[in-house]
Amino acid sequence: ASEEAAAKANAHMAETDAPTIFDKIISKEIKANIIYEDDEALAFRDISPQAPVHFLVIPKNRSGLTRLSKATEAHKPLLGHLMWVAQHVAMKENLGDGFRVTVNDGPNGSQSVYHLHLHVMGGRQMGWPPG
Ligand code: IU
Repeated sequence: ASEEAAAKANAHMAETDAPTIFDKIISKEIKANIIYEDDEALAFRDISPQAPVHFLVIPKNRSGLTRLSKATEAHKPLLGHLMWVAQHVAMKENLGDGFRVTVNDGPNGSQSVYHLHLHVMGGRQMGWPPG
């Protein structure tokens, strides 16, 4: 029974650690509407926008960050940089009146792509609480 549990755990890890479509966006194998790029991060418009402006900020090297809850001390500079990029691009997108930054983590967070990403949404009044 414990073997079965271990196999299940491994299957889950294999699934969530696999490359995602974001890797193909980073390598430009798949075209995305990229609005910012530097050595560590990429920002591109979400294919299914939930606000007039909706873009994602992702690390180019996922470095184990399938989801925010995998973060270690070593990830702190990268996490800080992603937050900086979020506001930098938000300002370029004329979101000076405000915007929302969201990270969905895991099943309860409704995460669907297991490559860490910040959602940045704006251009309308955002509601609270979110769904
Ligand atoms: P989530 O936080 O993992 O649920 O968000 C994944 C987002 O990635 C979601 O908003 C999708 O619309 C978006 N997305 C995309 O922009 N391009 C793609 O090719 C795929 C998903 I797949």
